[in-house]
Amino acid sequence: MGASQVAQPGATKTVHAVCSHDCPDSCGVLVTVDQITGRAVKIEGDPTHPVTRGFLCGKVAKYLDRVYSPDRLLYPMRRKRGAAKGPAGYGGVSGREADAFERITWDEALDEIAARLKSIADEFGPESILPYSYAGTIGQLGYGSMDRRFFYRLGASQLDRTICSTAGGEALVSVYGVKLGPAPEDFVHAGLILVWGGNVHGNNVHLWPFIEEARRAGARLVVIDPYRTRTAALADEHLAINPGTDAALALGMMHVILREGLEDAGYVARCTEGFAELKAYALRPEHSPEAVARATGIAAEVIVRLAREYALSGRKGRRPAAIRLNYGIQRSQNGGNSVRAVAMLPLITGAWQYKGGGVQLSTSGAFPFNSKALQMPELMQASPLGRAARVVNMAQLGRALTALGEKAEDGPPVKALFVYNSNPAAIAPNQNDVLRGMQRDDLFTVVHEQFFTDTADYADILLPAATFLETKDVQGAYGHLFAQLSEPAIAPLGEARNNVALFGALAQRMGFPEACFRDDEDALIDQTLASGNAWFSGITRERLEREHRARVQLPTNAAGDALPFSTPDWFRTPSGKGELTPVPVFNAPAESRANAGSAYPLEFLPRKADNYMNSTFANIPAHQHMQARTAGVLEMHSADAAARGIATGDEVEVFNARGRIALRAVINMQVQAGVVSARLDWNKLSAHGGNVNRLTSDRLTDIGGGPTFYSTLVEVRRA
Ligand SMILES: Nc1nc2c(c(=O)[nH]1)N[C@H]1C(S)=C(S)[C@@H](COP(=O)(O)OP(=O)(O)OC[C@H]3O[C@@H](n4cnc5c(=O)[nH]c(N)nc54)[C@H](O)[C@@H]3O)O[C@H]1N2
Ligand SMILES: Nc1nc2c(c(=O)[nH]1)N[C@H]1C(S)=C(S)[C@@H](COP(=O)(O)OP(=O)(O)OC[C@H]3O[C@@H](n4cnc5c(=O)[nH]c(N)nc54)[C@H](O)[C@@H]3O)O[C@H]1N2
Ligand code: SF4
Ligand SMILES: [Mo]
Repeated sequence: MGASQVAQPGATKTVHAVCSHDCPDSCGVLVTVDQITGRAVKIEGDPTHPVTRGFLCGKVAKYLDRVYSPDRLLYPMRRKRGAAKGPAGYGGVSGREADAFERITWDEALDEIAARLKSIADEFGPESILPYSYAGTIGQLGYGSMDRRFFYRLGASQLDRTICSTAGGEALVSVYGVKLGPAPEDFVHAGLILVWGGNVHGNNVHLWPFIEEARRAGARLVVIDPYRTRTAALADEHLAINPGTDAALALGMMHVILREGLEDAGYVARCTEGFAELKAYALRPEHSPEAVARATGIAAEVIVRLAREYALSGRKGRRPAAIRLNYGIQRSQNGGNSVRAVAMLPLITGAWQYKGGGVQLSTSGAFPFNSKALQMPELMQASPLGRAARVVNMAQLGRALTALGEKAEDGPPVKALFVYNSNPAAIAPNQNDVLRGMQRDDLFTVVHEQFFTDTADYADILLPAATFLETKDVQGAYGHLFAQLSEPAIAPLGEARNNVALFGALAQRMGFPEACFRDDEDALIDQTLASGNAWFSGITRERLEREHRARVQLPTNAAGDALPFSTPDWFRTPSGKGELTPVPVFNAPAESRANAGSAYPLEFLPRKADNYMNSTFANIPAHQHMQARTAGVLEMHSADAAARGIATGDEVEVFNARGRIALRAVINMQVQAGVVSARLDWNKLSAHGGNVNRLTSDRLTDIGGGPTFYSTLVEVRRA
């Protein structure tokens, strides 16, 4: 900076960043930074972003409270000799949990981690080391780049990252071959919008203005959700479906559509495979509206009306039907088949042919990032293992930490756990086993975090992580079509490091000779953008540095519109068409009303909080204040409450064979009889130190090996 350019008092600069939280919206963010102090003084939405259009959700609008929280972890720490693992209360860095730790330097931390990992790998084999990460950041670099290279080169167990979306993702890909759907901007052209297992207002708020615009033009909004979300309350119609029965509803709709000959025969012939078999199956009596009404709790005449309205949308000058399918429906035991069944509806009616028609579960398939170049799985061959390491399903972490290694074919037990981008002590199902495993004295645990989470309480070494304001990254989205570059707005706070810096430094300590461990952020961004795929053509780091974002180049029709699956060339399935077989089936979840005994008769929805991001933000006072109405609360229907002598405000115990938690009952109209609901929170901020995942099982979904949070039976009694 020349003398004439020295920043004046009060001078600020604006930095273009991207919200990296695990949310479909991936907002464009503007950060105002005081140039004298280097401190961020304002955060706001970027008004030039065509989808997120200048506003942030309530969580990130208050992001500076989180970045500059007095509770941020700012330097490495080591567990004091003799200090027990596990919760010690809550107070942040100055609180009781900090008493178990002592400050160390980064050099000491890296030396100790490298030495311990080496000795564990020597004694038990490198597969005894388990990385555990998910989506603290969904930036390409932060989510998985240098970390993956590091663990591949080490020969560590591979983590199957199933915790969120693999059931629905694999289901969608089995039908279409790729995760694509209508762009959010195109929802304005829809005449009927089904929000199916998605909480738009809470989890995907930037879609809402497009839905509202469609409604102003006459569209009808129908929400299918066992819980009366804000989205459901604002809809034209709310269908409070019984949890886990969506496949039955979709098959019932198909039954009506096919019985009445409302399919688009021309489109079906051009673009699908297996129609005759699906038709015969859907027309079976168990998929009649009357039978489906019994399973789903939705009246037969409503199913018939919905099916006709859905099928006739797009015809004779009517505007088409859009389905916003979100990941809610696949967190259940039949979830893969549910997603398959719903995803087939527009293949039968041909809704894809019209702008705004189709089904959007995820748009992530529009981004041809070169993850192979970024993550380099071939490094496993250079590891001491010399082959692909075993795979551990993250949805069964408890088993991995308590039972793996018991059988000879398992390979070694897990002796080191390296957690980053995740808070498994709070978010993983079957928490009792998870915590029992993390408590083990013979388990060496490293946690890279921004806060003293429930997981940090089990760390042997605790490392400070940077936030997205402190990091350069490139990002796609799963709810729109813009690739974006996020510039660092501020220097890392304290001694915090981002994920790339951490694993790059650790690779040097381990003595890994490969040059790829010295790649910097810019090199990594270049590598992931260089895919050679036409959809990314012209999208380079330099362009994104200048323009901040670029829309992926999907193929367009004569009118200039990109209409996924409007023609056969969009499909990436083996047959090159939309695959309707194997037919989607409805099997009631083992833990659902169809199979409930008298011991645990209530279906439990352990839902996300609207003002937190999974467990993130749960410790920030501003966010706790916004969430106060439902934090620590069990929402019940009056019939279930009356049967148990429970009134609003009563302390209740919610329990099943796996555990028990304490909540305060609120009787309201958010849930139907037979369903109760509570929110995900930190354990140590919950009564008696246990959150909703004390009650969830580690049973897996029918497709994709995902968790089944929403297939959980419980009983409730007054405390
Ligand atoms: N505010 C906020 N936003 C978030 C998150 C957050 O925690 N808070 N999390 C982020 C993450 S990680 C993700 S994956 C996305 C997910 O976003 P969504 O897919 O919207 O996920 P959920 O909130 O799990 O589920 C959506 C709705 O499905 C309903 N549901 C539950 N079971 C069933 C069922 O069997 N059938 C039907 N039809 N509906 C059912 C739930 O009641 C819920 O209202 O949101 C992201 N955005
Ligand atoms: N009961 C119940 N359980 C659930 C769900 C539910 O709906 N109900 N939802 C499930 C779903 S969909 C998901 S996706 C998972 C989410 O599970 P996680 O991905 O574990 O999500 P978070 O709870 O948000 O924890 C992310 C952690 O990463 C940290 N972090 C953020 N950025 C960085 C970074 O750059 N580096 C490092 N090292 N750390 C960082 C944050 O501080 C935070 O503590 O939870 C699942 N669990
Ligand atoms: S959490 Fe989602 S809605 Fe909120 S700012 Fe981030 S990307 Fe936008
Ligand atoms: Mo998720």
